[in-house]
Amino acid sequence: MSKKKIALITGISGQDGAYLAELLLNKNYIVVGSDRRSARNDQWRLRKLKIENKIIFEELELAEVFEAERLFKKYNFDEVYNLAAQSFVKSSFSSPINTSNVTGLGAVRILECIRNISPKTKFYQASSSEMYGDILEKKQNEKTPFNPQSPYAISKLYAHYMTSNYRKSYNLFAVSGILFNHESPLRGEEFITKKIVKGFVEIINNHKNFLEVGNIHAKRDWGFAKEYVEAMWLMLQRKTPKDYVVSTGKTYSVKDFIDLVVKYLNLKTRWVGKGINQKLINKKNNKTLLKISKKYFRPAEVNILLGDSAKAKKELKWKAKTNLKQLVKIMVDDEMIKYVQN
Ligand code: NAP
Ligand code: G4F
Repeated sequence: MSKKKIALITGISGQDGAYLAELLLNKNYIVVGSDRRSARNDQWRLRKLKIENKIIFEELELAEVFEAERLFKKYNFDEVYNLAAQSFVKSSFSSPINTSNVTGLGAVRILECIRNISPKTKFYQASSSEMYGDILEKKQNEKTPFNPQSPYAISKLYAHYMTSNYRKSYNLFAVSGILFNHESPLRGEEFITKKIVKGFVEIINNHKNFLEVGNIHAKRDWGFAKEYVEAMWLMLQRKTPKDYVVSTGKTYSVKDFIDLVVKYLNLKTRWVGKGINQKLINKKNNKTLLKISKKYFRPAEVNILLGDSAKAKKELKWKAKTNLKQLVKIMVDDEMIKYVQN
């Protein structure tokens, strides 16, 4: 009988950590999940997937210097997925130092452990399409130059380059997946897709009057998170360590996303006004459903992202299956369950 593989997932309490843990458990891995045991960290995602009691939990604050070392001395990891990060772009403007420390240097703390303690361990770094920033090519692939626009994206780019540097310098199996936005019912409430879905479901259930958002003209290449974690795993199963873009190849605005959600919820609406005064009105009673607020704008914006994942399709045999309309249905149906059950 072959020995079970053992994997470490940092950021186990996040969206991707939960889906990746589910995937690896289904593949018969032993999953060690690290978290920072903060007060707000209650593993609701793992509970929702019914896998909370199948994970070995370990504490790992990525901002600390020696915590990772302890884990690498305790376990002999086959694979490490570094998903932990201060991942909210807007917060990175107000906490640039913490973001650099966790999202940037955090990756190097793990890479150093692999180099010094466990050089055979395969390493996955969660790189981001945000690194393309103010895009320099219409469609972004592995060869597109980066042009980051936030402390988050700059931190991710640092970790991205350190990962490829460790791969070249020390011959480690260390790769980065450059993932475009991916969403799901497990998405954090501060991110726009979940905010819109939750907001409109609350409105139609009379728990909220209206929603306030920022730049509705920003465009993103949005996919379904559950599919994206498969690409992470596939990257570590290759013979040769390489970086891959993971995306759907379609881009939509925040406004398009709002329109899809209200349509699916059967709300009859119309847009009125311009710029900061633009509003979404309920045709039935002329009430405002959504307003624009300056509060949610960023000091520097990424206006559009559109990924080209041809390399992942060819070499990993991976491609996105869920389109945005289907993703909206998955997220809205899940959000509605709360009200049906109550
Ligand atoms: P997420 O839901 O925000 O999860 C982030 C995880 O990092 C959480 O478990 C969080 O723990 C943990 N974390 C934050 N600060 C930490 C610290 N100081 N020490 C240890 N752990 C810490 O993010 P996600 O959507 O699953 O994304 C996973 C990774 O992929 C992130 O690195 C993100 O930047 C990157 N990424 C995401 C996307 C996307 O569209 N989702 C696209 C490209 C790249 P708490 O629960 O304690 O906060
Ligand atoms: O949902 P968002 O906050 O995601 P963003 O900034 O694209 O970052 C996400 O995707 C990255 C991959 O490209 C990840 F690396 C990162 O960790 C994270 O998962 O915002 C999407 C867009 C932005 O242009 C933002 O300005 O929506 C716009 N937006 C408009 N109103 C809003 C809002 N975003 C949020 N969060 N809240 C608003 O009210």
